[in-house]
Amino acid sequence: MYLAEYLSKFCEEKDIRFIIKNLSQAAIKISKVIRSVDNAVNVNNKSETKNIDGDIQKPLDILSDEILLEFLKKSPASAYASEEQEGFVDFKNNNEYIVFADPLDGSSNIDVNVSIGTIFSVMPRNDLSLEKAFLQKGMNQKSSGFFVYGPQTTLFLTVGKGTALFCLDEERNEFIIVNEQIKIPISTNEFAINASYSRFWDIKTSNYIENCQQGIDGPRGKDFGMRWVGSLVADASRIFNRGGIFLYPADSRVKYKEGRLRLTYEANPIAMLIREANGKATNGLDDILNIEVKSIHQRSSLIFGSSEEVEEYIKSSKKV
Ligand code: AHM
Ligand code: MG
Repeated sequence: MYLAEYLSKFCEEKDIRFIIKNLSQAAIKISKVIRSVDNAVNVNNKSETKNIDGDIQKPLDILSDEILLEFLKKSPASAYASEEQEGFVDFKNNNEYIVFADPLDGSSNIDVNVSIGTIFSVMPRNDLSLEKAFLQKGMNQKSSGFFVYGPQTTLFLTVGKGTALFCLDEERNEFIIVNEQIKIPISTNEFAINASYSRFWDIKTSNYIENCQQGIDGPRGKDFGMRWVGSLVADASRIFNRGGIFLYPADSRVKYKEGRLRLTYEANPIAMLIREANGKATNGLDDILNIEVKSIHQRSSLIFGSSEEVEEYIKSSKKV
């Protein structure tokens, strides 16, 4: 089954179908740019380079933002907010849906040929001014997803009827379904955290990780493995496929007192996909989808994955 067929089956709203199809076209274009020899030459030659048409090459995150904008303008969306734009772009129409995106997630991996991706969220305006529409809680999202530019180009998508996984069929330039209903295993023995920040962690995170590290001899009574790709999309991809827990908690670094990841275009879209796949996503206190949004670029703690493990994290401040 191809993406278009999946959408006709599971998504009643024509405008959302249109927006997702256009986002997938944008992602195919981004994926081709990333794979191009031009790009390989550009990232290995830090001086300014020109592409085949003689244009100056732009950093890939800026280029990805422009590609998304180009395709969204051709779709029934009324505005777009992204990591690369300070405010939102108003398309000056009365369409119902607005779109959030992290055009190219995994900044530290962009130049080193490690998986990166595009995260998006589709939200209704609900008769609100655009300023207010962009500050709705994640629970109002109608659809969310992310593309991964890795060994394969994949798409994790929800339109509120479960989470599905697609893979790009390079011959046909279309996404084909790989798994119609992803269900994240409830329990796991794999955690993902950047452990180099351990001295900045709060007691909850320190206790939880300490207990995992004690393995079979500790309170958890089982051994754990650790993974940290450093691209949210790649770490999330692994968790959707085989379970696990991802943790990027707030810590005592001044810049990250509220966490590092962004609520509207990173945590919320991932949290909707997680909910639809039977997992759990929290900031340690509240469900991510229930967090009040005060600004488009607001940061948040983000802990998500196998439900039993996320529950264990939530309880961990009490367990020493
Ligand atoms: P980005 O949107 O600028 O790429 O930042 C988000 C990325 C995530 O993909 C990843 O989980 C995290 O930052 C890695 O952070 P760190 O380098 O602190 O481990
Ligand atoms: Mg990001």
